[in-house]
Formats: sequence, structure tokens, C-alpha cells
Amino acid sequence: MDLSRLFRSRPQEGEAEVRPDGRVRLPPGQYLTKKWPVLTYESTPRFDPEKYQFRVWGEVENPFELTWDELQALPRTTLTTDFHCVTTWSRYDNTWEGVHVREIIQRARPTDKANFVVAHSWTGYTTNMPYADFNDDDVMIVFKHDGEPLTAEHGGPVRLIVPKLYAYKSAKWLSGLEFLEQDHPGFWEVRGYHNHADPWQEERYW
Ligand SMILES: Nc1nc2c(c(=O)[nH]1)N[C@H]1C(S)=C(S)[C@@H](COP(=O)(O)O)O[C@H]1N2
Ligand SMILES: [Mo]
Repeated sequence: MDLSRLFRSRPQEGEAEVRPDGRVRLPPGQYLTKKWPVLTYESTPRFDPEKYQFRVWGEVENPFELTWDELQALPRTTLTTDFHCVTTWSRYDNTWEGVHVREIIQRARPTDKANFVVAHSWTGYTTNMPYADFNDDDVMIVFKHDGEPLTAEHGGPVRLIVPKLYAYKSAKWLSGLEFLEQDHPGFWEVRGYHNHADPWQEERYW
């Protein structure tokens, strides 16, 4: 499924800055968009706060579940990061509000066998990543984008955001996090998308 042609537009001159860490801000082969396209495989699901459970399990000392209210009550962070889709659009300066994943890590206490994380959506969508990519300064469970509640089509009311990997790692409608010793490729990863997905290495497909 390649929707990139639908969204292609000219990159804007002068926006390909170099980041403080030395990385070029716009990854190779990407173009900038100010709009925020929707990319979903499944149909946008319903959300029922009464039935919602956020589950953390696997290679952790303290597996747990949170209700919607308990998840909402965790300490909040706001961060502004860029978002890069494998179909070649990038959107700069998205302000995310939500819970930093380290709030979850702290409570779950991953064991020393926790080498990978699988993010689960209540639709059944999954995506996998190395624990080191998950446990990073900019990885968040978010409820708001640019000051507004996340819309349902963008994963509202709760999704994962992993800014340094292509956006298929940012599971919409997040319902749980599974910590694993062995890697377990997710929905797109078994259908031809790169297992790791680093935009600066153009890890798009395999
Ligand atoms: N549950 C779920 N999460 C998902 C997807 C999906 O199809 N289902 N698509 C992924 C892909 S390929 C991208 S590019 C981003 C798109 O997020 P957006 O629709 O908010 O732009 O969500 C990711 N998360
Ligand atoms: Mo994507």
C-alpha cells in the first residue's frame, strides 16, 4: 500500500536544518507537509472508557493494568517533536501532551531480559521495537496534539509516539505494552516494512 503519491508536495527551501545532535532534520527521501495525513490500515475503532484497560506485561517485575482514569492520572509531559511517515511525508513541530514512557517503565521495572517492546492497539495492530529505542527521552503515550485532544482517526484518545522511528512504530489506539526477550515483528513489520525503521538510514522496506 503506497499512498505517498496522494500526499506529495514540494519540500520547502531552507527547512532542512541540521539538528543540535548533528543529524539533518529532514531525513533522506522525505518531504515536508504542514497538514497531518491519516494513515490507518484498520477502520477507526470506538472507544469506551468503561471497558478500556491499559495493560503492561511480559519481561517486567511488576506487570499491571490501569483503568482509563488511572492512565489519565499519571504525571504529564509536553514535548515538541517531528513525525516521519515511511510513505515519505514528514511533519515538523508536533506538540504532544501525555505520559512519558518512563512513567510506565519505572512502575513496571523491566527485567534484564527485556530486549524488545511490542506496542498493542485494541484493534489488534501491533508494532515492535528494541527496548533501547523505546526507553528514550522523546517516547510518549499521548492524549493531545498541538493543544487539542487527539482525534479518533489519529489514534485518539491515546496513542504511542516514537519520533525517531518511522511513524508505523507509533501505534494508534494504544492498549498495552509487552516487554519481550525475543523480537516479535508487528503488523507492518511482517508485511514488508523494515523491522527497525530508522528514517535517517532510510530503513523503509525489506
Ligand atoms: N493501530 C494503528 N496504528 C497505526 C497505524 C495503523 O494502521 N493502525 N498506522 C501507522 C502508520 S503506517 C503511520 S504513518 C501512523 C500514521 O499516524 P496518523 O494517521 O496519525 O498520521 O500511524 C501508525 N500507527
Ligand atoms: Mo506510515
